Amino acid sequence: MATVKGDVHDIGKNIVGVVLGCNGYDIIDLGVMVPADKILDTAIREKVDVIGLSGLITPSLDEMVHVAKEMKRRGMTQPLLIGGATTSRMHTAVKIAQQYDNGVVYVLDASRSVTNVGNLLNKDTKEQFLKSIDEEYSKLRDDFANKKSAKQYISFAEAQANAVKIDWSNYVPPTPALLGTKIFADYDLKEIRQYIDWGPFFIAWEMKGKFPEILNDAHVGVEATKLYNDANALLDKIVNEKWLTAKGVIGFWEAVKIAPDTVVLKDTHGKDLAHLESLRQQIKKAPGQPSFSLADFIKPYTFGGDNEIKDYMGAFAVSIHGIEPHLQKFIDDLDDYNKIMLQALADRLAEAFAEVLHKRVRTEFWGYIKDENIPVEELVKEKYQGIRPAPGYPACPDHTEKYKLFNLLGATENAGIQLTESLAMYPGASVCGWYFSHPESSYFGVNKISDDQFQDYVRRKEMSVEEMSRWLAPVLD
Ligand code: B12
Repeated sequence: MATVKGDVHDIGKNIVGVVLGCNGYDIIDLGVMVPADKILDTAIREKVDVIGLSGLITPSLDEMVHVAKEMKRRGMTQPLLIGGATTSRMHTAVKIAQQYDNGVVYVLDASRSVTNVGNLLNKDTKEQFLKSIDEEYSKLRDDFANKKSAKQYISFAEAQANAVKIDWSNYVPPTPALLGTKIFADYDLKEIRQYIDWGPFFIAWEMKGKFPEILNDAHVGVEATKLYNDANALLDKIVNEKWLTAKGVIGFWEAVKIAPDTVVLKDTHGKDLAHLESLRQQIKKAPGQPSFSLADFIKPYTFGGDNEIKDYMGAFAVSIHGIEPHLQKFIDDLDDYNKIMLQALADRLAEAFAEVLHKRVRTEFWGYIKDENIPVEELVKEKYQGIRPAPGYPACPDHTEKYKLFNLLGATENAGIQLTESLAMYPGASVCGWYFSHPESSYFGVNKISDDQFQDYVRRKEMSVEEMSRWLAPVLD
């Protein structure tokens, strides 16, 4: 098993490895960012029975297609399992399965990996199992082809005309208390810890239910409480013995909207720092529903006169460093439980770091809500003013805007975060995104776009059609 080239997250794959291991299978785990050749050379050398690929972000989907093609080219015979947060049955059926003839199977979660592998390794069931998968995927491909033609789009020009209507006439954009960047070289983990959203922590352990109710749940309450106590005991160690370091950087700039979907960020001398490009919803909506684009939340700029009031935007990148030696120790001790626990906690700390910084941005660094009084448990419901969409998330699905974000913040120098060729961030427990302050700014999903917007976007991004189609594949119809 391996997380494919360019992708860094392996917590899901580790869980699958443990579950399969507990069921008597030998697992060779190649870790993260593994090139296709290494995966396939190892598979041949070690005479493995099944190959498993994992991926967290959408660019990894292409890499999985590449691995499948390579398997065919090399004349391999082992079945290929596909898993990870960004993968889907539909993508596996439409894009991967057709590249390789000896079995490609999408696996939703760790619990299903056991029956799937069991079916594939049993001579009596393998053929019938793969035949049923084949039938299922071929039906999915038909559904996909039909759905495609059923989507109704409005033209890009209509979508732009249907932007979010905000009354800017009486709106004065708040000026950030801080312009330029601010670095947090070693943020207090004790403070970050208080902002942990425990919901996703239990999801990572495949326990369904709301926190804190899950601790008293009739079915999983006892296990959930044990997990929660173990997590807090490990967190005590992490904090007291300074196992991990939280590094982050935030920044604020003047934001000049020069076109419906283009915002130019400038420094205090008026120098252009970046042209940010947004994608806009284009699927036909019910009357009165706007076609959202993140650029809609920035005040349109008119040169000269009283209208020359500037708007602002911000960005952040945060990361939890130093996990490696501690993980290695758990690996050497064959302690899978704590290895996964540590990874899950580092992810929680990264997200909590983003949360606490966002709160301080609202009340202090941008300071547009000085007297915000929302209890920590309520912050996860996002009831505060302003948003922090992350490149890759549904409102801004183009991962390549991360290059600009990284340049603006100096995220590599200032927060120690590296971007891989697939634009994943290393260390894995990292989050980055944009800040918008307008009271009407909200999260949405761009969903699919049509060719007129795509062509316009390619022009604005100054990238080739080939390259842009690769990065935007998930939103192209
Ligand atoms: C928690 C989370 C995070 C955490 C930790 C991620 C993690 N642990 O992997 C943090 C906060 C760090 C994070 C960051 C980011 N995230 Co995030 N994140 C999530 C979230 C909410 C849950 C993922 C998760 O941890 N699930 C629990 C684990 C255990 O499950 P899993 O990894 O899916 O694995 C299970 C199965 O998939 C399967 N499986 C996995 N691998 C394999 C392999 C094999 C062989 C098999 C058989 C099965 C299998 O079994 C596993 C166990 O059941 C998802 C949304 C979602 N609901 O999935 C978004 C999501 C994965 N993130 C996303 C994005 C975009 C990002 C960021 C790029 C955002 C940003 N700009 O900062 C960064 C990237 C981080 C990086 N290092 O580059 C997108 C990815 C899609 C995309 N558009 O690219 C998602 C899907 C959200 C979305 N809807 O857009 N994220």
